[in-house]
Amino acid sequence: MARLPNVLITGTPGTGKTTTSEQARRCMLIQRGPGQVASATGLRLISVGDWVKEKELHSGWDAEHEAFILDEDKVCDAMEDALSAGGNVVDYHSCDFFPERWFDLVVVLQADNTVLYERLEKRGYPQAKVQENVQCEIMMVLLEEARDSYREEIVVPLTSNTVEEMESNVARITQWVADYRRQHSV
Ligand code: DAT
Repeated sequence: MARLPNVLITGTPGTGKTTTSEQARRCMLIQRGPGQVASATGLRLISVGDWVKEKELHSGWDAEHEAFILDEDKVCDAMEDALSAGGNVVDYHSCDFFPERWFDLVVVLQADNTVLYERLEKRGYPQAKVQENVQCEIMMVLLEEARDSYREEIVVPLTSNTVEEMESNVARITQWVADYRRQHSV
C-alpha cells in the first residue's frame, strides 16, 4: 500500500537541519489544508537527537565528544513503526545505520566552513568540537555517507548558508513532497 513519503534531513551539526525540518513540516501541514488531521496520517517530525535523550536510546555519555553514545539498534527499533507508516521528516547528523527502505528523499544540508564555525561557536561548543565538525564538513563526510547508504537519485545536497537559501530549501522539500503525493495518490 502506498504511504506518505519519509524525508531524511541530514548534515553536519549546525548546517540547519532542525530549523529546516521544522519549517518544512509546517509548510507541509499548511499545504495539506484544513480538515485533515495531521497526527492521524503522520507528517511527523522526528528529531533523532531528542529521541535518543528522551527515550534513552543510548549506552551512556561520551565525555570526550560531549554526546550520548548512540545505541543504533534501539534507535531503529523505536523508529520502525512510525517510519513504516510513512509521513515523517527525520533530522539527524548521521544516516548510515537507518534501513535504506525507510527514506524516499535524503537531503544533505551543507554550509561554508566560516559560516559553520560561527554557528557552532555561538552554540557554545568547545573549540575541539567546533574544529572536528568543521573538518567533517570540509571533507563532506555526510554527503559521502548518504551517497554510500542510499540510491544516488534520492540524495540531494542543498546549501544552507543564508536565510534565503533555507527558505528556498524548505520550498524545494515541500514541493517534492507535494509531487510525490500526487504521483502516488497519497
Ligand atoms: P542543526 O540542526 O543542523 O544542528 P540548526 O537548525 O540548529 O542546525 O541551526 C544552527 C543555527 O544556525 C541556528 O541558530 C539557526 C542557524 N541557521 C541554520 N540554517 C541557517 C541558514 N540557512 N541561514 C541562516 N541561519 C541558519
